[in-house]
Amino acid sequence: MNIRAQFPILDTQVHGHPLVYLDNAATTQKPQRVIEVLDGYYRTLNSNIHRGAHHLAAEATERYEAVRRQVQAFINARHNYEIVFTRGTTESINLVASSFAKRYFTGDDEVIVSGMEHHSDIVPWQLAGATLRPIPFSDEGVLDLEAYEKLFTDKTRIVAVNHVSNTLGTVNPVKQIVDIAHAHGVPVLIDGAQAISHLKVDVQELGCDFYCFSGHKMYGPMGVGVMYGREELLDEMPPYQGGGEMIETVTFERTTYNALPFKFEAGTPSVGDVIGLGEAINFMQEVGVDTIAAHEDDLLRYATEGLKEIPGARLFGTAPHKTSVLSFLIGNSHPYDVGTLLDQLGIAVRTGHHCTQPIMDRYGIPGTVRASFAVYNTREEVDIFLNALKRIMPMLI
Ligand code: 7TS
Repeated sequence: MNIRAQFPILDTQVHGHPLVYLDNAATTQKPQRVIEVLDGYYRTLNSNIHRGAHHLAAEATERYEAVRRQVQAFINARHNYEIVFTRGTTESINLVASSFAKRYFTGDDEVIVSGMEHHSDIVPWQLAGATLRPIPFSDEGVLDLEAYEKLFTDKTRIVAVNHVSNTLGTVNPVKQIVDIAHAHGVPVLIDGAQAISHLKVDVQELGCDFYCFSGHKMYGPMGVGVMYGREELLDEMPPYQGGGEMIETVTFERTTYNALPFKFEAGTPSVGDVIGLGEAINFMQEVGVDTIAAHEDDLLRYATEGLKEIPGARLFGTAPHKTSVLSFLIGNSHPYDVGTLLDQLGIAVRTGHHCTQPIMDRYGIPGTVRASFAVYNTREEVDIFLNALKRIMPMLI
């Protein structure tokens, strides 16, 4: 199977060079089959779901609900109604933080996060009124689990950590983190935004209470994401938004709510994008998540070795268990300058704090340059990237 040929955007030229797309942690590109499903949806199926008596509405509803079952199987959730469609990881975490806080916060509440969280797993908890207790991490980017254990108090309401760090690439020991939290009687939310396209995720095996991810980081469309939540908790939690679809009965005096998952899906969802996400999962399963992981690990190792040979290169995130992300600085050059010079050569990387300012503070740096890999990247592209770095070196020092 020629994987690259399935991604039309990879034929793009940038500043007269073939595109080398190494910004996959920000968003992955989409295979032709996902683009065709989106196109086909708007050509032949577009309709609002769940409430129409007509053919298109019934068909669109069936396709939408079929993806819910597909996601359930993909992450091995116990029930299809534990899968809630959202706009993405950010909305998923905001939903949980807002609703969980209404149900379980008492006014003096702590949330344990990791020191390497994306802002979208920090700010929603602050908005909910929590005091954050961050788990420290080593210079290599490994969480200190002994320190973690000591963070629990009688005010700890939930632990919220990422499965994979978008800045350091660390694969965190989330099963262990869950086991420790549960031993304290505390539930766990996992931000899976960076894990879902690289690792096999089994929410029952992990034992987590919530698992959140975005379609656009797993070869699917923007505008759709998933919030998995355990039935027992979701049943207890109040709706996040009010509107159509999430109700059972409405009067001016009192409203009763719909069953799961509809209680959490107010308004018209992005139906076409959900159906596109289903096709992205088909793509990932046909290639094989293990195959994807093995290929990306090879690229990461190859790029890491190559980068170490570049004078003045400093790597951030050298944990033994990593995936797909290479964050670095060259000498004292500003990351943005490196990114701009690489762009002139057709190479797309991301620069800055990657929405993880606490990580930058931890290392005392303004940001990093980040190359991140997907299944369609090649060793040849890594060579182009490394050679480009060597070429721009004289302009940086
Ligand atoms: N959590 C993690 C770990 C992320 O990497 C991201 C996005 C999010 C949450 C938010 O996901 P969204 O789809 O709702 O935006 N990370 C990045 C990134 O690293 N560069 O651009 C977006």
